[in-house]
Amino acid sequence: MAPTQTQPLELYYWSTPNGRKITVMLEELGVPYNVNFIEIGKGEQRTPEYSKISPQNQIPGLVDPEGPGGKRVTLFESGAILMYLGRKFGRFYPLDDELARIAVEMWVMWQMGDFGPILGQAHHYNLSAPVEVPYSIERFTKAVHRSYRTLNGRLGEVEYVAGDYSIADMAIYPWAARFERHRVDFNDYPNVKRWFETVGARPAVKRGMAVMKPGYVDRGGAVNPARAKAAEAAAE
Ligand SMILES: N[C@@H](CCC(=O)N[C@@H](CS)C(=O)NCC(=O)O)C(=O)O
Repeated sequence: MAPTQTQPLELYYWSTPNGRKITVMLEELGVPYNVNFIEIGKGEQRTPEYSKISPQNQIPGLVDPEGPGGKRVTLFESGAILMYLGRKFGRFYPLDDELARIAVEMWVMWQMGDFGPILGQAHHYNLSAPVEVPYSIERFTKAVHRSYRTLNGRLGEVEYVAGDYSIADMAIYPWAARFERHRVDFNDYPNVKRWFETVGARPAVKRGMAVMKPGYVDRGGAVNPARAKAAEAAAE
């Protein structure tokens, strides 16, 4: 039987893709949690207190007052947090079926090592770099499309990335949701489009994606027009 969570989990969060992976999972699990907003744009992550939770001073972080052996445990790294929650509550991370577990772990690792970092770099050079760097825009735009080809190919074989709906989908979805920032048109990736609409229609995913500091306005897919032309050229 899955454990019950008596004291709420403490989530250290900002409404970015890596943060939203965890709110989606917590909403799917339906367990009690408190959101501690860490406004990264204001540098709130760079405090000595917070480095006790995240040694790299990044979100997300999680504290479970009812960790292994009933003792408090502190976690950082979104992939590790998803795996911990999946193991603890026995959901979305199949532990008894080795083939299913391998599939989940491969796609979580792929998201952590490729999809997220590549898209993150593309967002930076498309939107935030203080100077336009055409070489970097081209390099990361090409890498984005390579990753999408991989994802689209996989989703042509299975309904969800690891077969059944799992933490792998929760890791990938919030990054794909920033498609405007990495300038991807899902019509070019029909299997991704089908999957994105299916996952996005889940009520828990909608709730998890919507967790935001009251009063804060998400920039959403705002694209810097000055960089758009270089990204378009690289995608051709
Ligand atoms: N590998 C980490 C990456 C975490 C990460 O990049 N967090 C970003 C927000 S999505 C952050 O905290 N940025 C602020 C900073 O690095 O100072 C994870 O997946 O948890």
